[in-house]
Amino acid sequence: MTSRNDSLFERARKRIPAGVNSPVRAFRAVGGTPPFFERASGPHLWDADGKRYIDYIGSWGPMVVGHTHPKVVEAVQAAAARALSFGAPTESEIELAEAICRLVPSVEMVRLVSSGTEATMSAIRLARGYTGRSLIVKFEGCYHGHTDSLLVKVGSGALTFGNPSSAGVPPETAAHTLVLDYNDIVQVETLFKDKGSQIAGVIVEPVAGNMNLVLPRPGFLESLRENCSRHGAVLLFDEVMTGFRVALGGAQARYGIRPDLTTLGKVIGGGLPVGAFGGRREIMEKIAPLGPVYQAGTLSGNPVAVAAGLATLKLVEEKDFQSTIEATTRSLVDGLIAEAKKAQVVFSAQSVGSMFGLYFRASPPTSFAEVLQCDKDRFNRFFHALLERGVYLAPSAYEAGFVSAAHGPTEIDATLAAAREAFGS
Ligand code: KE4
Repeated sequence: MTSRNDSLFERARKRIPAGVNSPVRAFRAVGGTPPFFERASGPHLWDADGKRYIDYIGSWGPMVVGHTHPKVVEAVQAAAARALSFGAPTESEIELAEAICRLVPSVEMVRLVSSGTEATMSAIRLARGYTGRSLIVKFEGCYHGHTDSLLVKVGSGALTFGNPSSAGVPPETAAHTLVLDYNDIVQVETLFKDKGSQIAGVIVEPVAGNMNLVLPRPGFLESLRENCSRHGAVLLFDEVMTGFRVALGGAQARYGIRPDLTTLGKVIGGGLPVGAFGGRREIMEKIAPLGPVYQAGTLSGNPVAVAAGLATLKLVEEKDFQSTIEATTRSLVDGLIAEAKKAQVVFSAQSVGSMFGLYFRASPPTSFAEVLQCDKDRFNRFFHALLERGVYLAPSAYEAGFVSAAHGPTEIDATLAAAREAFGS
């Protein structure tokens, strides 16, 4: 019997490129047919064939409180009943701005947009406008959305397909983006010594989650902070994925580094389209209509999306939220390491906050080059063995995983049981 997923995928591919609205969803890296989902609740998803999965993607980060949390759904329903969109200021946008500034103290002023890409695209333009310089520095394997300047040696989907730099980006544009190796302090020092006065900004995932999970090496983020300060460049932490995920105040709180600008997304929309960029007041005041750097958006600060974000942040701020979700994530990682050891499979894993990385490599990679040493074929087989058993991991060896507050011992035990069989096969 053809599953509904197969027939839906066939139909989708007729009208949508590869049948999906974002490349990684097409399963091209792992093969097979992606489930088409119909319903979600807490830690679970149900596909078009009615099959239930334990979800470790959480819409790539936003669903940190779990799917269809009653308080979030209620806030969205109430907001939608009042208005779907104004295109004019509302009090709820002030509330979300105030919440972000309170939770991420380096953000003195913030502007809401509708995606992480819009946030990083705007922040890059702002860094260039504020400094009057053109060069932007990024790190190979990091992904900051699909804006031209940053689609150079990226991670996530582009890395998965081995075409790190996208077609359609003029060489003249890419020329203004310099790419270094993540965690390589010597390269940072050398570049700044050589071109420091021409660098508008450095954008980094303070914890990398788009080449699988890679942690910052001690001193790496500090070297970025020091060099940017010394040469008048803007330090931009892209916390679209790490914000409210690796710690309540994001990676900057966890590692004690104060960036000049921060980009956010995912969690602050609670599953609806919200992104944000913010930081030092003197920089943010360069943004139109206050200053010369133009930026705009029809649905920026959309009241329904903001309602979902506000309700989510309220839950994330609750006492013990972070410690509980971190403990759950730790138990997943420790359990997987133990099961792989028993099956004598070369495997490692790690977590930070409620993000985790799984690697078919003896130890967690500390660089992009080490990520490439992971056994991708083994990951793909593991991925499908778990998918068959109702456990939904990210369909790529180059993505991080996400646990929600709705995941508990039942889900972790079921996942470890599935992994035991998968490692055994
Ligand atoms: P969006 O434009 O997809 O909302 O955000 C782009 C973005 C920016 N910065 C970081 C650190 C990100 O992780 C992302 C998006 N993350 C990917 C997950 N690897 C989104 C999944 C997808 O592309 O479908």
